[in-house]
Order: sequence, then structure tokens, then C-alpha cells
Amino acid sequence: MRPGQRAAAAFAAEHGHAPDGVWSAPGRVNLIGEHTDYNDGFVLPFALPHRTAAAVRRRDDGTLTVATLGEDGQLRRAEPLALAEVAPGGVSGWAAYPAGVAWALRAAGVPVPGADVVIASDVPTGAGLSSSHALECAVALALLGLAGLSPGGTDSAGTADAPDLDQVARWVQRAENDFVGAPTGLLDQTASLRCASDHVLFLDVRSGHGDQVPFDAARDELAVLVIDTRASHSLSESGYGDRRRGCERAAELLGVPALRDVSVEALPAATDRLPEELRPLVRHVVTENERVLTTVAALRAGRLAEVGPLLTASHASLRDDYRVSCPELDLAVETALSTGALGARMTGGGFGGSAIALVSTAKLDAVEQAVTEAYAARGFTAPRLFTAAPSAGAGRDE
Ligand code: GAF
Repeated sequence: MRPGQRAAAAFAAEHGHAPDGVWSAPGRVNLIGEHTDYNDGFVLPFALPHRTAAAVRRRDDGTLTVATLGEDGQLRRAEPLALAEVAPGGVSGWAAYPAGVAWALRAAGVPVPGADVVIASDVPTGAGLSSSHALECAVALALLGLAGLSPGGTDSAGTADAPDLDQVARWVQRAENDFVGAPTGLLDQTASLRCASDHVLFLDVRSGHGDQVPFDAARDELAVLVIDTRASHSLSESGYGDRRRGCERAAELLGVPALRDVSVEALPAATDRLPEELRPLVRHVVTENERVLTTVAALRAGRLAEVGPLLTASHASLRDDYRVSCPELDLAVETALSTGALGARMTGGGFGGSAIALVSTAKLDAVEQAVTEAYAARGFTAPRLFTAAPSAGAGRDE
């Protein structure tokens, strides 16, 4: 059963009646453009087929109840919350995500009624595939839907007066930054909300402008293999914030609003003006933005195979300059490449999480087997491997 159907069934079993509606949102893979979003740069994500669904029913007593369906089929219930009293620091664990979204919407003046929410998901958690944003986006759309405000999606018209999806993404970012405490950018929630089937989303984070670029790997007998390293990854505790502050400091020293404003041509002169420790950060961000533009040009020209070396160059930059890779990610990338992948890189924030590899379908089995064996030989936890094609963005299921 799809997560939306499982959430609806679990809701009916828990509350004794059907939900008012079910909304769901996908996890994402970022094809390229890593750690560029909070530098006002370019990203190129696509939505995974894996989704998180929220089945909801309105309550008029200002209470939010949230329960989530575990892999074992058992419901885990969070403490009911009085929405008027919900504040940052007041909710911990997984319930902080839905609570943070309700808090951010209310802080923005959205009339969030009380609600019963039941969650079901098949997005791998802790895998750097944006499971937290899938949860937050599904809950955001569900609470907006209960308030009669349905933003238009990639394949649906919105209601009048509804916020647009960029606005929803900024509210979700506020929940993540100010409530959950993870200083993330706009990549993940925008991907979950705005990606479309069969396309990657070429997003200019500064302007919010997004172009849907066709992406059909199967046509070229290629596939994107996702390798969940199962190495732990936590954005609020990792060096993510350090990298972000380093970029902001570099932009300040260079006198530009963001590192987006440094061109590849200006890079040598710019780095000369910076302290040693900030130079590699700037080098990564500037060259990564350029790699996104080159990737988009190759895709538009129908030359998908040319993307491979760009992915690999992105990984080297993230490993050596930005220093957000880890042995498990490096092993996945190296093994995929030595078994014939056209390109491979870590995806997402790093410090664990997932890698992707662009592989010819003829070599898929060999790459999967080689990665699994290499992990076993190094004594790493067995990775989870699956192929993924660009899938639908967030929306209403029922
Ligand atoms: C994480 C963050 F949530 C994103 O905003 C982005 O910065 C990404 O890491 C790195 O590109 O997924």
C-alpha cells in the first residue's frame, strides 16, 4: 500500500472515522549543486518515488495530536499539544517537525485549526534523502488544506488566497531553522514541493525561479543508483553550521551579498584576499555553481552521459575542499566508478547519508554487487541500494 493509503487506514483505526484529507510529499535526491543553496546559488534536485503522507482531520479545540506509523505497523503517539502554547524548545524528537510547521504557519498568521494527524512514510530516514522535509511539507500542505488554503502544485490549481509553494517552502524552512534547530537552506523543501515527474528542478535559490528540465535516464539506458550508506548523518549536530558560517564570513570579507556573486573568473583573485581556511569553501561553492550550469546545458542538449564527470568532480570538491564526505561515501563513489559508473557523488548535506551514481543499466548489477562487497570487506554496515527516477512533487492524495 502507498503511504497515503496506509496513513488513511491507520487514521480510521485510531480515530474511528475517516480523515478529512490526505496530503503527501516526497524525499529528494540532489543531482548536483551541493551546499550552494544557502549561498544563494543553483541546485538541481529531483523528487524520489518515496513519500511521507499525513492523514488529517480538523479539530476545533486548538489541539494538535500527531501519531506516526512505524515500520512494525505500530502507531507511536506524541503528547497532544495546545497549539497556542507551542514554542521553540518545547517539543523534542520527531514530533518537533509537525509541531514546528504548525508553529511557523501560525507565526505567519495562517489560521491553523487544531488537527488530528496520522503519518505514514516510506522515505528512508537518516539517509540524507530529506525525510524530515518530506514530513514537514506533507504536514504544511495538510494544515493549509484544513484551513481551505491549497497552494497550486505542478499538476493542480490552487485555491484563491492560497500562498504559493515558495512561501510554503520558506515557512517550512523557518520550522526547520527556528524550531527544530537545523540551520538548513531551501533546497530540500523546495524540491519536495516543486519537483515534477520526469524532470529535475533547476532552481535559482536567490530568485526562486525554477525550470523543469527533462531527465529521462532510461532513454539512454542509464539509471541513477542511490546508495544509502547508513552512516549516521545529523544536520543540527554536524559541521553543517560551521560550513555555512564560513561561507557567510567569506562573503562578508569579499564584500558581496553571497558567494553566488563570485564568478569562476574572479575566483583566484577572490581567494587571494581570504584567510587560508576559507579558501577551499569558496572554491567549492563557486565551482559547484558552475557545474550545475554545465549540467543543465548538457541535459538540455540531450547529452546525459556528459553529466557523469561533473558528478564525480562535485564529489571531489565536496570531499577535498568542503570536507563534508566520510569514508562510507568515498567508498561508495570510488567503487561505483571503478565498476564502470559514468559518475558518482555524495548527495545532500554529507557527513554520512547517501551517494548517487549514474550507471548504464547493463552495469547496474555489477555496481550494486561491488559496492555491497566493498562495504562488507571494510566492515561497514551493509548499504541500502535502489534506483530512482524523478517522481511527483507534493500534493493532495485524497
Ligand atoms: C541539506 C540541507 F537541508 C540543504 O538545505 C542543503 O544545504 C544540503 O544539505 C546541501 O546541499 O540537505
